Amino acid sequence: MRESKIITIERFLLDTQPDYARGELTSILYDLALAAKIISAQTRRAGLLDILGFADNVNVQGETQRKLDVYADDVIIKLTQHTGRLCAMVSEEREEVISIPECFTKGSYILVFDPLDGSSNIDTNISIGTIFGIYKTLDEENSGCLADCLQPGRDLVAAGYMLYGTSTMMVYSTGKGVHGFTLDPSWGEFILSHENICFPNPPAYFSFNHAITHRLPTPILAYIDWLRNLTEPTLTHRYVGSMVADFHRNLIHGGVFGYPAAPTKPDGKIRLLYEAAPLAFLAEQAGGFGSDGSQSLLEIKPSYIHQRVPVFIGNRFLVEKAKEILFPKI
Ligand code: P6P
Repeated sequence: MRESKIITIERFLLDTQPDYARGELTSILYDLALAAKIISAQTRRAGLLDILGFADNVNVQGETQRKLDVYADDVIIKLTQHTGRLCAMVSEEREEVISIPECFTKGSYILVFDPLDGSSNIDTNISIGTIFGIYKTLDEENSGCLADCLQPGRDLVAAGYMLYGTSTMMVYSTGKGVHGFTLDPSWGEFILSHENICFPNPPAYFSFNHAITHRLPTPILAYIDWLRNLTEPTLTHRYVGSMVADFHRNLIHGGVFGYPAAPTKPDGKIRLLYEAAPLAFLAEQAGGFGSDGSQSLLEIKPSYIHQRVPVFIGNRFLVEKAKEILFPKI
């Protein structure tokens, strides 16, 4: 009988960090796991704590902030800014780069994150998530500068997400495969539940918002029709409206998520730095691919911390078909 093992995320982080590591990246990932526990606890009780609904302000995206958005943003910043591991942060909820206060030691890493993705689903008890990416500073002498925060996804040293769903999961990669941990709420521990996740073949799903397809350019419609009419394999359509949930389902069962550019959203909707690039990093680590329709999302150097991009992400052959249809070789 295979000896079953209980491996906590802390144990896995320590066992898999390189011998030369000083433990700084490991420590950031551990802090994010703790943030996930805190956010998860609050999310589970959101309906009871008068933190449903809207905060009193609008974020940089022009979206009315939800109280839980603000809460999750605060938790991640307060847990990490004083640790001496980070030299800057970028949050979907904050207009500018978040500098490390003078009273704290600066470290060598940059944390970019969407504290609560899919937050329009909070009040209806649908899965939501946190997405993060971690970069190393380009210049220790000038760490935390804007250039440090505008690195292409190819330079990520780690990326991952937390999914607050029927269970709370943390899924991450440091470039050595994608690994999933499920929170045991009675223990308060993340336990290794999905080691070395890879997109399965054949894939099962495709995920698009069909409420906007009538506004999409013809080539995109041709790609969606190709997905709809595929027979080997036949794909089922699922769309949660929470990218982390859609990405995770496709990672486990195979599929492609797309949020293309549309006349009303000429650059698409998904943000490059803290949504698309981290998930594309994970996708490639899991044998899949992430593209803006023409190139790998990991090759795009952000020009602005809140830059948006069209996104096609999932099983490699499904994503590469998008380029074939959208940009046919003449
Ligand atoms: P729509 C959530 O706001 C988000 O950024 C992603 O999580 C999600 O996939 C997408 O927007 C949903 O957008 O336009 O379909 O509601």
